Amino acid sequence: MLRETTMEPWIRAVFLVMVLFPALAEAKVRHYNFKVVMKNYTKLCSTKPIATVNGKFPGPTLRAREGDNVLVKVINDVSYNVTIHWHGIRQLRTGWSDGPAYIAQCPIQPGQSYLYNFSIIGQRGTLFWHAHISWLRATMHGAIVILPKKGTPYPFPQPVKEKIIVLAEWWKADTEAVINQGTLSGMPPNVSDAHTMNGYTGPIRNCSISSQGTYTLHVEHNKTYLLRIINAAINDEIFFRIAGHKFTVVEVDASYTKPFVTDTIYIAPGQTTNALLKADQSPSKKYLIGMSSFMDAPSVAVDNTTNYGLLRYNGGPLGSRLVLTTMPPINATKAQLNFSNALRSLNSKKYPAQVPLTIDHSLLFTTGVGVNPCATCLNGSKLVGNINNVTFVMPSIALLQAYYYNISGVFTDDFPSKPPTNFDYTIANYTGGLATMNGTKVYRLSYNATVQVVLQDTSIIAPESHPLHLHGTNFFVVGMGTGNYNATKDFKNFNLVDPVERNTIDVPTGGWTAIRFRADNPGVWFMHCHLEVHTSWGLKMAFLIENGDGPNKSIMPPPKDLPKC
Ligand SMILES: *[C@@H]1O[C@H](CO)[C@@H](O)[C@H](O)[C@H]1NC(C)=O
Ligand SMILES: *[C@@H]1O[C@H](CO)[C@@H](O)[C@H](O)[C@H]1NC(C)=O
Ligand SMILES: *[C@@H]1O[C@H](CO)[C@@H](O)[C@H](O)[C@H]1NC(C)=O
Ligand SMILES: *[C@@H]1O[C@H](CO)[C@@H](O)[C@H](O)[C@H]1NC(C)=O
Ligand SMILES: *[C@@H]1O[C@H](CO)[C@@H](O)[C@H](O)[C@H]1NC(C)=O
Ligand SMILES: *[C@@H]1O[C@H](CO)[C@@H](O)[C@H](O)[C@H]1NC(C)=O
Ligand SMILES: *[C@@H]1O[C@H](CO)[C@@H](O)[C@H](O)[C@H]1NC(C)=O
Ligand SMILES: *[C@@H]1O[C@H](CO)[C@@H](O)[C@H](O)[C@H]1NC(C)=O
Ligand SMILES: *[C@@H]1O[C@H](CO)[C@@H](O)[C@H](O)[C@H]1NC(C)=O
Ligand SMILES: *[C@@H]1O[C@H](CO)[C@@H](O)[C@H](O)[C@H]1NC(C)=O
Ligand SMILES: *[C@@H]1O[C@H](CO)[C@@H](O)[C@H](O)[C@H]1NC(C)=O
Ligand SMILES: *[C@@H]1O[C@H](CO)[C@@H](O)[C@H](O)[C@H]1NC(C)=O
Ligand SMILES: [Cu+2]
Repeated sequence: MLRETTMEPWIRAVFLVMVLFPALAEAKVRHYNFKVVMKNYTKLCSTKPIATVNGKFPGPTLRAREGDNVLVKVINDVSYNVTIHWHGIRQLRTGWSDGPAYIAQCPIQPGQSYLYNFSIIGQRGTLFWHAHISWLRATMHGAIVILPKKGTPYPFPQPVKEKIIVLAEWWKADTEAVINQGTLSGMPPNVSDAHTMNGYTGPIRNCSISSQGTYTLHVEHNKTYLLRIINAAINDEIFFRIAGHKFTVVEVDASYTKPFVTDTIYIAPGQTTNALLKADQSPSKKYLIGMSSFMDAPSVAVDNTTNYGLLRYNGGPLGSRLVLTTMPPINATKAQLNFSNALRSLNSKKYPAQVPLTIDHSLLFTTGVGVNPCATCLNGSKLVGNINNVTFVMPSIALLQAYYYNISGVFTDDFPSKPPTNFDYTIANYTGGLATMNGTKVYRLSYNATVQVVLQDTSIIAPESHPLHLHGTNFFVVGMGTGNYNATKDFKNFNLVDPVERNTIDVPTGGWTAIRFRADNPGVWFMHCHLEVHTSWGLKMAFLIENGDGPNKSIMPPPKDLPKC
């Protein structure tokens, strides 16, 4: 045993830190094994094999505490290429563990494995993991629950229990066949056949109604629950309600918010919402839980089925009366915007909103769709997505690898800071060209630069709500509006005090959203629409954040088992 007097100064420092800050000493290494296997599932009266993690749908929950080091060994036992993304985890200097195929890493090929190794720094709340290649995330996703450090309470009343609610979509067909058919035809892929709530499709038409198919939330009267709601859907933005009950939203995308009360939760794919639910209604009744799509672009097809679950009080009579809920209309733009605009950062002393107040890069990105020629497609053309009129072309070597090892010819760093042409982005009767440019372009940022991006929807083909997701860093949503962003007028109304901090935000239909972030995480970070149909079409780009001075401001070296292309 070392006596204190003989301790090396650095050992003493570590020892003191451990004594003074027990929370640090609590940091653990959490080991997980994710085995990717096919498994037969029966939904909507049809059985099909799906790619799963550990045979589960939704997949296993990953639990950790703020400060923990997480090690997930992913073993690929299926015939698809696979990668996993830890959606919303910042991956400080560990971009190798971020997951998007051909951006952060090459795929884990059949029979191979890869150890994802990351630490959870400065984050607590609900996030989720999902496959990040093709459409495999339809069936490969699950919750990430990050508890605060030991001894650190929530900044809201302690719930008696926590319930995870994973919302997703189900296709009767194989989802890889669905997107492949879409890609070959150049047309939109088929919409899903049902929505799922923790894997249940609910009492859906054309199929026997069975109580086993309905999600049930059991509660005790007068107790408060923390719902961890995750939208893991492929393409559908979702409204969520529980008859007779109200929610108090306290966190989104693992960032605390000022509590606000609502009867409708709006949640886009890629977003997570924590809400307190007080079981304060009559326990002798049971209550419908509703989940339905939001889509305010009339020409865009969407899964319009509503899935219902049940909230039941423990001890409630079996034959209790059912309390119904009506869902907002599918085109309830107001309900979407009211929810989004009500969110504010908690911005307390302990959890301050560190909004960049000066901006080094002021960017204007249009997001939308277009049409390019395609000789083999159905109409001789195909739908494409784009940012600033650039349709992203997937490279065959991961961008991060190409950057780190200086492999030329994989990407260029000339992603435009503004649209190539200045036009009326949201005019109803756009008559300009529908074609886009192609490219594998990144936007380069020096370490610690501050960035503002105004994301501007376009009405080319159809204006549509796009939930944009940024990897590697959260951003602050400083403004949102309809029509074209006006740099002289709209800028004055930005919220630079307590804007919500998140990783996924809608560019509203025919409108704009302004975000700000600090480029303090060196690496290559994907930004893309989280409607997988649009990502597949090329509505995506990447930021390249250079290293700062010294190893603590530089990306770590790649792990030895990093998959090769
Ligand atoms: C799924 O079921 C089919 C038909 O019963 C069977 O042939 C197949 O092996 C099963 N697949 C898996 C992964 O269990
Ligand atoms: C995980 O990465 C850290 C560096 O961030 C390294 O020190 C550690 O050895 C790695 N763990 C494993 C099991 O490879
Ligand atoms: C898509 O829907 C069409 C029309 O219902 C159907 O013919 C086709 O087989 C579907 N595609 C897939 C991959 O299921
Ligand atoms: C629940 O709260 C109400 C009002 O505060 C009270 O009347 C009732 O007895 C409580 N029920 C239970 C089961 O605690
Ligand atoms: C739902 O969408 C289907 C096509 O996907 C359409 O046939 C049906 O009319 C729609 N239902 C409603 C209520 O809009
Ligand atoms: C929503 O759709 C309905 C039916 O198509 C239409 O009557 C209504 O005007 C639309 N509402 C909005 C706000 O666009
Ligand atoms: C497009 O609509 C605007 C009004 O929004 C109108 O002034 C203009 O004439 C229209 N242009 C065409 C080509 O129809
Ligand atoms: C996008 O680029 C294509 C190809 O250069 C061009 O034809 C089209 O007009 C551009 N569209 C816009 C909106 O800038
Ligand atoms: C972009 O690629 C498509 C094929 O995917 C091609 O038809 C089109 O001409 C290309 N556009 C430009 C501007 O090169
Ligand atoms: C980043 O820049 C800010 C000033 O904009 C400075 O206060 C901060 O120390 C810098 N952070 C790092 C890690 O260099
Ligand atoms: C932007 O707003 C300013 C101030 O309200 C106004 O003068 C200007 O005309 C607007 N620009 C456009 C393109 O609408
Ligand atoms: C799997 O990934 C490797 C490496 O990028 C690639 O060569 C191969 O074509 C991919 N296989 C499939 C089925 O996409
Ligand atoms: Cu989109």
